Amino acid sequence: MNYIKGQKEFFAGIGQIQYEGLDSDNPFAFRWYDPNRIVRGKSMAEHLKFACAYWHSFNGNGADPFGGATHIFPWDQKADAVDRAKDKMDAAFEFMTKMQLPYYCFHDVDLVDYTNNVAENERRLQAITAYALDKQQESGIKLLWGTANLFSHERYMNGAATNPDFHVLSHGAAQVKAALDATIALGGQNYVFWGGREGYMSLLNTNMKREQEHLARFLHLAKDYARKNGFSGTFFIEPKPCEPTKHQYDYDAATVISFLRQYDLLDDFKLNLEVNHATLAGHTFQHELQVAADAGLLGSIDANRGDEQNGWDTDQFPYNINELTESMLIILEAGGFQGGGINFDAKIRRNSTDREDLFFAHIGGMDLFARALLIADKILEKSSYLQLRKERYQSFDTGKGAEFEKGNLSLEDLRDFAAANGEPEVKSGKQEFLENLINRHI
Ligand code: XLS
Ligand code: NI
Ligand code: NI
Repeated sequence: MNYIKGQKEFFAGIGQIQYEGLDSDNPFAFRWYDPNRIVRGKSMAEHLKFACAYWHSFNGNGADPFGGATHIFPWDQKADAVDRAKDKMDAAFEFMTKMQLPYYCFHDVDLVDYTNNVAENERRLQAITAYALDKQQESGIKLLWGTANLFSHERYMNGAATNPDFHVLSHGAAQVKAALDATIALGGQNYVFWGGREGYMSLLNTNMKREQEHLARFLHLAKDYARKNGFSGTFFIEPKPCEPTKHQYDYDAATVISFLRQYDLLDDFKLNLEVNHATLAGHTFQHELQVAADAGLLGSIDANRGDEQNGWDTDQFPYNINELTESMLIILEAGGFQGGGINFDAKIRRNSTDREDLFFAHIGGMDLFARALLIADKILEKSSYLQLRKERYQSFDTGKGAEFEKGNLSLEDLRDFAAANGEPEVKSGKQEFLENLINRHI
C-alpha cells in the first residue's frame, strides 16, 4: 500500500507507521503488530484483518449530549455534498494507508450526507462509490463490510424494519437496497445489520411478535436481493442489548442465534460481536465469542471497550490485555473469523483533539491485538491450558460417560451407576491456577 504522492495531505508530517519492535521509543510505531510475521501458519495481517470504522474516525466529531463538535475536520469544508465526501474519502484513504489498515467499514450516510429524497441519495451514493472503487484500486485497501444507518434519521424513532408504520419500513428497505448495491460494487466481503432502533421503549404500545416477524421478512428480502445481484459474502447480525431502545431485539449472541434459527436465516447470516455490547448485556466478551464459536457462527468482531463505571456504549479503543488474550484464545481455537475481521468500532475521546490522536488510538488497538495473538498462541502451544480443560471432562471419554454422550444410557442407567459407585471424589476447577497461567504468559 503506497500513499499517493502529490495529493493533498490531511495528516501532513506523519509517515507510514512501521513495526519497530519492543526497543523502539517512537510513539508512531508498532511494537507488536508486524503484519508479515507468521503465527500458526498465517501472517498477523491475515489473522487480524483490521478495519477502520468510517463513522467514528471520519464523521464522529467529538460532540456529546452536552456540547457540540470539538474535532474540526479540514475535509468537511466544501459546499457540495459529493465534493465534501470525496475530500473525506481522500483523508480516510490517506489515514488507512499510513496506518497499514487493510480494510474499512461504513454506513451509507458515513460516505456521503443523505437528504429526504430516495433518488437523490442513490445518486450521491453511486457517485461516491465510483470514487471509492478508484481509491481501493490505488491503495489495495478493501471493504470488510458495508451497512445502512437505519437509526439516526427521525423517521426511524420507532425502528426501521420493526417500525409499526409500513411507510417507514419501506424507507429502510430503500436505504438497504442502495447500501447493498454499493457494497457489491466495491467487492465488500460482508454486509452488517446492527439493529439500531429495532426494539421497543414500552410494551404497552408494542406488538413484539409482529415486529420480529417483520424484521425476519426484511432480512430475507435483503438477502434475496443481494444474492440475486451476485453478493457471495456473509451477512452479519451485530447483537446489542440496549441503547438506543430500552430493549433491543438482538439482545446478545444467544438471542440472535435463536432468532436466525427460528426464521430460517442460518445459512446466510453469522454474528458480528462487539466488546462493549457484550458487557452491556451482562456477559464477558469472551462469553459472547464462545457462544458464537460453539454454534459455528463467529463471523467478525467490532473492537472497542466500555468504561467500568458507566452503563453505556462508550466505544473506547481497546486497552485491556487480559480481556483480549482470553478472547484470542477463543478466536484461535475456533479457527479464526468466518469471513470477517477486527473493525475498530471505537472513537477517540472528545478532548483528544490533535490529528495525531487518531493514529495513537489505532496503533494502541492494533498492537494490543497483535500482542494478544502472540500470547494466546504461546498459551495454546506451550502450556497445560488445553490439557487441563480436556482432563476436566475425561470421565466422559470412556466407559459409562462415553455411553451417555452417545445416547446409549437411560435415566435408570444413570441412577444405577450413581448407586453402585458411591460419592464422587472432590475435583478442583483450578481457576486461580489458570488465571496465573494467563498472567504468566502476558
Ligand atoms: C452501535 C453499533 C454500530 C454498528 C454498525 O452501537 O456498534 O456502530 O457497528 O451499525
Ligand atoms: Ni458496532
Ligand atoms: Ni456499538
